Amino acid sequence: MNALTHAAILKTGRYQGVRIDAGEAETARSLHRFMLRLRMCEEALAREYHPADEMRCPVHFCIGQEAVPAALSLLLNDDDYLFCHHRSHGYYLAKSAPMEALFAELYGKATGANGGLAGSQDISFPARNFYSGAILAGAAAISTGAALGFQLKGTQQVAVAGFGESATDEGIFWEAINYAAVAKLPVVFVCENNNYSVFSPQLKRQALDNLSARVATFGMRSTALFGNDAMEAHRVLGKEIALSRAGRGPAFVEAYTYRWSGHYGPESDDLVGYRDAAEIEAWKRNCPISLLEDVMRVRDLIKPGDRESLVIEAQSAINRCFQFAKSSPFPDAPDWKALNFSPDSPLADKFLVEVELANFDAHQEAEQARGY
Ligand SMILES: Cc1ncc(C[n+]2csc(CCOP(=O)(O)OP(=O)(O)O)c2C)c(N)n1
Ligand SMILES: [Mg+2]
Repeated sequence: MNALTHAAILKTGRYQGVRIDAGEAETARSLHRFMLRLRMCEEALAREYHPADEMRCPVHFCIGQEAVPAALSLLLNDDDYLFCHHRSHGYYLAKSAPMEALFAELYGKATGANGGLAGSQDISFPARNFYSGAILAGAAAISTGAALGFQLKGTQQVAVAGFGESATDEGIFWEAINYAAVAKLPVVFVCENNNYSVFSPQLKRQALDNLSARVATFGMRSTALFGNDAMEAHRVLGKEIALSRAGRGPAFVEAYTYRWSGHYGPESDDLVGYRDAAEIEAWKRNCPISLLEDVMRVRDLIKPGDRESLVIEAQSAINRCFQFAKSSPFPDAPDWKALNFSPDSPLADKFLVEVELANFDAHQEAEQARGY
């Protein structure tokens, strides 16, 4: 494959580069199991979304993009932090946050990861150091701040930011990588480049599709890889996370991949005409699960019946999650102050109180003059 770009990948056809090196058999099995479970989880949620209309939050499915979360699921320590964007479910599961609390969150239930108040694109699971957020490039900036904290405290923790290539349309992405590189922070930026920001391809938003080369000019280790090769994603991310943990500063990893789903929700959005059927088919031939599975079969790492057992195991977990979510109670109506105020951030709380007391809308000019 030439320099990695979406156009070059489409010309190459089916990817032939999946390797399972000596000592990697168990890694291959774990990556395969994680990807299959994530795929089935997303497909089940997509199937259930509309018939009953019981999930009332926007959901961005990650079908087709299972390899990066699978790799991260094997690489992060319990005390590492993972921050990600709106396409959050793979990352949530990568940090071993419980699947039933994900489902209950989508159903808006009190037993959800955030008591049913965050939904899919802002879900977090603080006990596992996992946070998502809908503001593009937020994960890049917040991980940089978390990594600064680790450096100041002298811990061995690493922060990982997971986001799409459209985060790099935002100014704060470049500020974050600049600061992380200057301060040599323990943070790894993982960009899942699926070419699209909603309906816009990268080359309509940026003059060049050479993100990893541009990031390298900030003085940061930077790698591009075929992001549907879970083994390679695991090797590259493993190396970069280990280097960052050892005090060697930040890294950027650009994983070329593709979402089969529409931008959000269970329906296809292909009617809009922003991508053609041949492109989708080409990427489906490069399914991260089947690319790995084919090599595992040749290497005799997956025996007849193994896949079926994994499917049965995942399906019964998914059924239990639906049952849990549907039978859980809704939360009580929340008090907005209790949601927004925290003893951990007294200064922010003080500003919130002042804005409320000043009746912000009615006295906007006066508020702006005071300059906060
Ligand atoms: C700061 C900001 N601007 C715009 C949006 C609206 N928005 C939501 S998702 C999205 C596209 C994101 O594309 P990308 O980052 O490549 O991730 P993908 O959806 O492809 O996984 C946009 C523009 C937003 N959430 N935040
Ligand atoms: Mg994208």
